[in-house]
Amino acid sequence: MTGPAQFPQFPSDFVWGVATASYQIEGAVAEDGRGPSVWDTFSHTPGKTHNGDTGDVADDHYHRYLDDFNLMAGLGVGAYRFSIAWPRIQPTGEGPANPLGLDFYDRLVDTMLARGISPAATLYHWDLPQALEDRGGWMQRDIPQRFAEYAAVVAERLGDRVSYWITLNEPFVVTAFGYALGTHAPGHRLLAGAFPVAHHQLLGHGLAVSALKSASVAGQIGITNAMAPVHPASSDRADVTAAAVLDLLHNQTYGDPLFAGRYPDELAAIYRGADLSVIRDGDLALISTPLDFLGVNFYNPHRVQAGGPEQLGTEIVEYPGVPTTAMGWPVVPEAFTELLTDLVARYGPALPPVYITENGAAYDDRPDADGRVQDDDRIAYLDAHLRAVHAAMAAGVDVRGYFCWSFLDNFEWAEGYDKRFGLVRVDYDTLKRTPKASYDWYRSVIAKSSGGAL
Ligand code: IFM
Repeated sequence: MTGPAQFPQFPSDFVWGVATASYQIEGAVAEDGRGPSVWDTFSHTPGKTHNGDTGDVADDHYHRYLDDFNLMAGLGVGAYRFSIAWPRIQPTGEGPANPLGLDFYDRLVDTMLARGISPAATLYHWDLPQALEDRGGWMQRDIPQRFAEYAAVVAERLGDRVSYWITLNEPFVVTAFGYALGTHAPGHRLLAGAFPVAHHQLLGHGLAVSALKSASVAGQIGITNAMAPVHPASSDRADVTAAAVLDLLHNQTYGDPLFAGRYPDELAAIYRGADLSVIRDGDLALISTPLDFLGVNFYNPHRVQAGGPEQLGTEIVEYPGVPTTAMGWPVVPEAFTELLTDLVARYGPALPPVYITENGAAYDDRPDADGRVQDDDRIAYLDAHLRAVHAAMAAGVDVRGYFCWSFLDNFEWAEGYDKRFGLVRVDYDTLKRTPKASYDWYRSVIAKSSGGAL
């Protein structure tokens, strides 16, 4: 493995960060007036998460945030991507703000600022208030309006101090796993019929952008998409078509409305039976309001062949001879460069500057007697992926920053606490935090790789 000394130089204003999300780390689900979210309901439903794990306690960041920010400051990061739990701010998803919820994020923001860390706030990282899901959740057209009202409430309180606003995290994952396949909250199996969820999230994004602008927030405004190149398993026509279908479902359904102001032409053919009348006049103009940045989350590409159990006719298969992480995800760093350069090729000047808002890996960490983890596999993953980002920048892609997922081990959704992504180990019995070797490695990278020219 190459040490940080040989690591490529990134521009002096490149933003180095770490990322987390509210339900995955906070705990304190019934404190200070927080209402239930779909993830509380889902994780408490038997059989939905690994081992029946829930976010009830998680990393207890709600109470331990001071220690966590001290540890974060030790990394030398310039920014922290966290998310705001909508049900802490509006316990039923609408109506007046819960002052104690706003107070918590106010404290977080001031605590990070006092340590020289710029806040990057995600407004929606999947913890929809349960009361809104009871009314149909993202399938309903009034939820985008509720989301914009919530954005306005948060902007009023934090708009003077947040540097980066991210409206939504990974709308593809919410549509696919939350409403199409049912493996995430709220657990619906609508298959292609879940298309309105995609559209309503995008509409909510557009309305929230407008709310943030009306509130004259000081920070930049963007969205975070989960993105992945899709490779056909062979040159057979059926496999090539299968790859095009997944590319449309995963990438283009979300990128094209934002940066081309339209949905892909093949939309109706692929979301067969879905209600496309949810796309109304004026929606796409709102959705394509120019952004200050695009947040890209990348973990792995997909290799697909025709077939599969679901109605869409695509099946994800292995990359032969390629190692995988503990999630079973293939490690293909060069696909990261491909993804970023393809984005420029597809959207041209309409593509705003990019921040990598998530990238990282779960591995089966083996702690020593002190709980320390020599996680060389995670270091190798991060090393290779940062080099891939650098290669994309050298090829002309305007990447402004990189947020490692994740700062802490945390609640990995349906996988519960079984999968660990953190630079810092959390012992879930004692909640003790112990930096892993990857924490020290990332600190050296940040210290030694900033300040150069590309
Ligand atoms: O933990 C998640 C995160 O919440 C969203 N992006 C992917 C991560 C790893 O699965």
